[in-house]
Amino acid sequence: MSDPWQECLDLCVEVTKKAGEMIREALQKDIAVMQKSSPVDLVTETDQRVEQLIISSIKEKFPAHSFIGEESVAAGAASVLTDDPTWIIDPIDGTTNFVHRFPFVSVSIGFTVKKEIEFGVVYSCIEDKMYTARKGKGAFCNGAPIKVSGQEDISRSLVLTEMNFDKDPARFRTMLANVESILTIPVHGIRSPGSAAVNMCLVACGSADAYYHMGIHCWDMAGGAAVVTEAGGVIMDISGGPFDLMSRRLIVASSRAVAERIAKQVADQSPEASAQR
Ligand code: LIP
Repeated sequence: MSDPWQECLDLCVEVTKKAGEMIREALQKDIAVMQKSSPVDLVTETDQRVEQLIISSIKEKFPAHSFIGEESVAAGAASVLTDDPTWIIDPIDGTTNFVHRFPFVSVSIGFTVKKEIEFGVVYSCIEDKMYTARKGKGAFCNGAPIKVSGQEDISRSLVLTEMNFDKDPARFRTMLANVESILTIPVHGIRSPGSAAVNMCLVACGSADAYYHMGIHCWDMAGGAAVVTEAGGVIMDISGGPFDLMSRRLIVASSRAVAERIAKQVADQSPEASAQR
């Protein structure tokens, strides 16, 4: 039987390439920076233009599909995942990196049907690395198959996470305590590339062994989640339970043993957890 979503995946790769070109061109010019929810939550005109390009190109071919886009949500659109075929879009994942010309900047798109991720595309556009994954068909970087390291021992692992300012003091302290808790296992080290989607792809191709993050959104996670899962990685909730795309937190790892160890080691610092306290 032919793949009902292959046409969508092909279009996704094509549009993502164009988006990447737009980002690279924008890097040659002055970048005007605006703030969103806080002084460290940044957005640029390029984020908005790239999202418009992606959504309008897809709508032309698939007008009945749904969209969740980072900048559309910032402008007031709902961020609700339904059973519809849905494109989950981060036009620039790593906006702070983009602003500083720090070279991990990606376009990330995940596509869901009945709330299940069918495929993901992450284009790390400064490195010119196009990661693609179709459910059940493996993960690729620039067309070559990729797989996770398979590392089972946390003490031999390189772990990725992101450290951001948080105006909630308790959450900020939990974030720092989590870093200390992981470092003192000890692990080989912690790195922070600055783009959630790139972080997942780094685990997917075996350059890092695990990644955990709390407080991010479905558009930061959808594309990379497909890539790392199809590369043989494990994805789970911070609690050790099943991954939920709308939960704003995740652990991905090269093996279940490493993922579960991280789940045991860290406390939940996501906004959802503090809202429940
Ligand atoms: C970013 C993530 C990054 C995280 C930032 C932000 P954006 O996404 O990719 O890892 O540290 O807080 O969520 O906002 O650049 O799409």
